[in-house]
Amino acid sequence: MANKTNEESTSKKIDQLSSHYKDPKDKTLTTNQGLKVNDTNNSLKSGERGATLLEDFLLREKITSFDHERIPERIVHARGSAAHGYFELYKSIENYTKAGLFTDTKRKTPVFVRFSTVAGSKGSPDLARDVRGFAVKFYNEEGTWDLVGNNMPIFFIQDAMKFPDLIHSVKPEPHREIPQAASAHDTFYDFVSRATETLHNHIWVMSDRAIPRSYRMMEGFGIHTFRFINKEGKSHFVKFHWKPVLGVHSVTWDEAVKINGADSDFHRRDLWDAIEAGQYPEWEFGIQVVAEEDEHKFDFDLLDPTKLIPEEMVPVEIIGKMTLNRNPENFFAETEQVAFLPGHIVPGIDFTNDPLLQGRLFSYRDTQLSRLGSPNFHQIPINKPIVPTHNNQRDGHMQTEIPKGQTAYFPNSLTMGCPHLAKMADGAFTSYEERIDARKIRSRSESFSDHYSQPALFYRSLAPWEQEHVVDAYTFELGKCEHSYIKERMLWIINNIDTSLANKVAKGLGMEIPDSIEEPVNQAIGADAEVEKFQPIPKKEYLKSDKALSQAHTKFNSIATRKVAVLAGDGFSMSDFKPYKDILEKEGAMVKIIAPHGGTIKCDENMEHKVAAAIMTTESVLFDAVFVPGGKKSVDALLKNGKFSKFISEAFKHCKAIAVCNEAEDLLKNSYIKDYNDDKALFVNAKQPQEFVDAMAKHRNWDRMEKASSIPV
Ligand code: HDD
Repeated sequence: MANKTNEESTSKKIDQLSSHYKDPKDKTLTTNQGLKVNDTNNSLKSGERGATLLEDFLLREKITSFDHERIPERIVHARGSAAHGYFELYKSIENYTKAGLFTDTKRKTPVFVRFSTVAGSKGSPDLARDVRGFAVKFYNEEGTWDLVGNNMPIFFIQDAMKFPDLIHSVKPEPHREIPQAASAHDTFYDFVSRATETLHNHIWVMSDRAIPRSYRMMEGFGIHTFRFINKEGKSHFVKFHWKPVLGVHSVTWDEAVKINGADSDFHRRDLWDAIEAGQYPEWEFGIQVVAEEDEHKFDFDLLDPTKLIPEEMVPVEIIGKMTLNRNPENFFAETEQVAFLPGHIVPGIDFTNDPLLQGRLFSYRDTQLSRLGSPNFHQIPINKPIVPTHNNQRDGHMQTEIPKGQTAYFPNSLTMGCPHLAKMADGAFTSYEERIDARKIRSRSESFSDHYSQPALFYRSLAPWEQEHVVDAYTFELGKCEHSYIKERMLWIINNIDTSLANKVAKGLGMEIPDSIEEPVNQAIGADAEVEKFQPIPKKEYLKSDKALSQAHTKFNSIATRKVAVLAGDGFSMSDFKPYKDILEKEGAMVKIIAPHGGTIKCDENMEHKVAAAIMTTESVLFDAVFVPGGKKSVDALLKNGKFSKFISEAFKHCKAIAVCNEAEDLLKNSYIKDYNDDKALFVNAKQPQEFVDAMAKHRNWDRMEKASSIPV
């Protein structure tokens, strides 16, 4: 059954899926054979206290099904959440590509999008410090296109051959399966400090990008350089971008750690709730296009997936928008069984020789065989294209189609050559005819040897508060490593990226930056390779900074979907509360009353108000801002329970907007918040609630960071 906000069918894909829905409403319980069942509580026994009979087919069917409910979780990106939606094109870009979804502005292309963390298991917490997967399945008239990207514009490694090493180093250590969903351990830094191509993606993971406030507030990137092919067969290089309409925002590390305890489904719940509330997540889609003849004009190689093209060099052209407007009906059937393959493309889009992309083209098909169990995984409803498919592939586990006819080969005459080949004029796909004149060689291009310049560019581009977060993250992660020589290597490497960063991290670790390291820094090379040739070159500064890399330049114009905690008890002042509630709701924020108990409370005008959560069931880290109305009786009740003072102290520590009215100032005085008069996001009896709204829209008051760090909660 469709859920309440999404009763109408919105796309051809949803129409197709609905033919598979099963709704138990008003239905009789049956076996899988349709036999009506009148007892699903007791097994068949020889007497009331006797042994169970082998004959009990009802028991066998129920237990067998249960015993086999689980399938292997994804080897990476096991933890994820997904939603349906659609993509709309603002303007045709037919000069670059002939792909229907990028040329037909009348189309509303159905999409299914899955967000994920990388390292953790299926049940791991959402706020792990990690890359986030951002995988989009476009159901096109020309076949399905999967853009399987991340929320960071680069990847850790340059060649698919290194993927198992990377993942084995970051996953829990194999002897004791510790730690879960965390990179802060020796094996990861042992690897990073010896495979220096990882450094760029690694510094992004040390930044706030790795702890997003919401899936709805992260960017997405296709990462690799792809090709666009137009009607004339001309190719352009292209990188793909998703820009969230709500801007890019993150939580602090202290919050992340606490959110994982308070609500480990924080991102999953946030995505679900926003869609159910009709506050549909949106991203604009952008492209960076580079002409073929400009391929070699950059200081880095376009085929190297550890490099981004700075937006200052090639601006992102916004061409469309994606909206997610419908939650899945069933997590397993859709979110778990969806299979994304970078090899799923449509005419107008093609691959490049990026060696990471090339390896991915094999891996994703292969992994579905162990995860979904059969080459027929494309027949699972969520994976099924919206257009008919015909070929001579046959049989296999869980075949659900019934191919008709005598032939399953080509060419044939018995079925008139059908299914017949498509002509280019009918929209057939053909690979771009790239000219290649090369030796077959197992090696790495020297143009991939710059491992320091872009991490340095990233760090230089961050605001001071973002840089502090990066320092803290390195210090935390390395602080969790047990082997000093691994930390020393890392300090030496970080020093090659940025000396001030290395000095701060060294101070936090209580260590010195070594003058040199013994073994070559990059060891991800062949045994007979010339070692010097493959060491990272000294960093270059081809661009001072790039605004797009910093969250300080994102959007700060809306409080839509932000959660505001209103701390209140019986007798709270309605005249304080009402103007705040009105403006917050008008601006699209969610106002939630947190009270000493559940149920309802009464304001000083004797009206009942629904309590969203009793204080014992919630935490300040689950909210974006706090408002406390006055009213002596109410504030006295809040003062009696120390958790309210903790709540507000913690919100202050995390640099959130806070507003209090009248007697509620006592709660501030009773908390760890001192010297708050000059704080630009803390308001005592604000003249206009609008000031509070504006401070919330800025996401956080980072100027408070240093003062807030002394707060002991
Ligand atoms: Fe991957 C899943 C993203 C490199 C092998 N990857 C997976 C998912 C995302 C990415 C978002 C989850 C898809 C879903 O929600 O089902 N992976 C990336 C990006 C990469 C990347 C952006 C580099 C630019 N991946 C990569 C390499 C390999 C893999 C180099 C192997 C050589 N990735 C896999 C996989 C997964 C996967 C093992 C696990 C589950 C799946 O494919 O379907 O095959």
